[in-house]
Amino acid sequence: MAQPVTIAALPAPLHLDIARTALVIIDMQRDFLLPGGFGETLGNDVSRLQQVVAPLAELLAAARAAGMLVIHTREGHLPDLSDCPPAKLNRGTPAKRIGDPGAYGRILIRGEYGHDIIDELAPVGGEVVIDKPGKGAFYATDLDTVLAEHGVTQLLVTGVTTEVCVHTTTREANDRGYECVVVSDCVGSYFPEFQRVGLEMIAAQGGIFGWTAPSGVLVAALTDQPAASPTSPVPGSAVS
Ligand code: C5J
Repeated sequence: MAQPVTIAALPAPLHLDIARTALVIIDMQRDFLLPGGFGETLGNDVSRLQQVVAPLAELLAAARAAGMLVIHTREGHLPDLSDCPPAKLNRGTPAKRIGDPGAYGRILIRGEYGHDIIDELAPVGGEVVIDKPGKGAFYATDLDTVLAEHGVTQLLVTGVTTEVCVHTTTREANDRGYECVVVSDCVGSYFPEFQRVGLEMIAAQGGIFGWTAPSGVLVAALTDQPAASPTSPVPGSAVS
């Protein structure tokens, strides 16, 4: 049984009940991270998001070893775009829009190669994958129900991008009563200034909607845990 720990975090140390904590990995999808993908067609430097992969892979390995519930999200839409509001589809003047053919299949369309999670962080059996049409992982998904079913009250929030889907999800989670630790080197932005300010905003005003901590603190906390029994089931719904 995982033991509670107190971790060093901003704005203050946090008591983390590891048995009631989930690792949430937001939108680590090829369309956002790979050269030639949607993110790059919007004019972004995707290498900034690539920096997240190594520390996040280490945190994911520690979470798996500790038997923690792992939840992956993917932003994307049905092939007929019926779940993509025109206000999102027609936003801005990108060279390519959601649903257009891209280097990795139709952009941000479920089932396409580019919509899926990068190989380094691919879900394994027993981990939950939440497909979300919006920026927040709670909007139009069953994430809240899944977390309640597993008795989760605290979240380690990771993924991309810091100021968009990570922020939106963290704010949604905070409003629903979850305590969120945004893992500072496991979230990424195309914009260095947004990364810095995005993290500061979370912990400001006494932790207005969460805490921040580097992955080293969390890996250490998880590694000190008794190893999960190989025969015990991994909590979480099956990967679909
Ligand atoms: C964006 C996301 N940036 N996952 N999506 O459109 O942050």
